[in-house]
Amino acid sequence: MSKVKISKFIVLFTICFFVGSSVVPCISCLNNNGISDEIDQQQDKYDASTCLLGTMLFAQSFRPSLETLTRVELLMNKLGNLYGNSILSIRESLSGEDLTSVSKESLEIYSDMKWIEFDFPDITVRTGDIYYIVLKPDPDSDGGDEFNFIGWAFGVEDPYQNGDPFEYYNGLWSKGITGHSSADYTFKTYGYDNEPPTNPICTYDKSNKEITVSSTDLDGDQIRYGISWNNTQTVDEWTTYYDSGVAATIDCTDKEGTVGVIAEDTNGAQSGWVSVTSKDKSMNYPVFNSFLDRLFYCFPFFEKIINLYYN
Ligand SMILES: [Ca+2]
Ligand SMILES: [Ca+2]
Ligand SMILES: [Ca+2]
Repeated sequence: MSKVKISKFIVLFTICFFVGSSVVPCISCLNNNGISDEIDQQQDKYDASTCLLGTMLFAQSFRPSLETLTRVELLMNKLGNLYGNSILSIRESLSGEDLTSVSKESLEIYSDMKWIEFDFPDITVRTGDIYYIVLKPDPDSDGGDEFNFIGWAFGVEDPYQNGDPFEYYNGLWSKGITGHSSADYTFKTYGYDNEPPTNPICTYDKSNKEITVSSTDLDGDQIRYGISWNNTQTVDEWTTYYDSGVAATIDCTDKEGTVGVIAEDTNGAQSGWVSVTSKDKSMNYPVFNSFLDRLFYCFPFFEKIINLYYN
């Protein structure tokens, strides 16, 4: 498709579809791990739509407030018949690498404006930083034409204050939507805040010179365990990652005295430190520790009081 033709389409097909068509929100609120997520950022004002054609890309920037980004919904429709996929990715910069992406078959986009879900592999984001939703046509598709294209809704008069729309055309990104100097695409992002793993429960097997540790992550993240051999709360050695709730064993051969153990999930969130004695007089009482872990989880205030007393 020639650039002149594409340009013509940009002007021709910034077509207004006024509110009134059926808009059906996505009902599902579970992420890839079956964990509930919630709406984070959204712009649901719908005044008109633009079309995804040829080699053009469209983007909308946003600032997440939740640590894990799970999925995005866009208000979209389809005109005519179109084959191939629409590809949605999340980027830290417009021309940077995709942090995560997912494609959606054109068959799953309808002639009526509907919220279309793009459920990509979850990623960890820095809250308050700028990220970009980038929407592009399948490079293997025919790119559509004036009778066959994907539409992405937008609202005029800057309805979303924490971001802006962008267009990629002729090798360059430019801010705004053609013909609309102050607008934002119609979108919702979903996410959740990451929870750290629970304090590890440790049992010391004196005969095998092993400590067995386990912890649980409410988000279902994998967990690794850090060991401080002289219990100074500085990690000397990490285990590999284990599934949440699966016990790991730590070899204590030639080790003496009290060691510290901490659990960390794949997002870097850490539990509190737990002390374990690796000599004859074990200071670890699994049942009591388990009781304390549950108590601290329900009433974090008690942990602060006890830490104040002992430190
Ligand atoms: Ca996801
Ligand atoms: Ca804006
Ligand atoms: Ca977690």
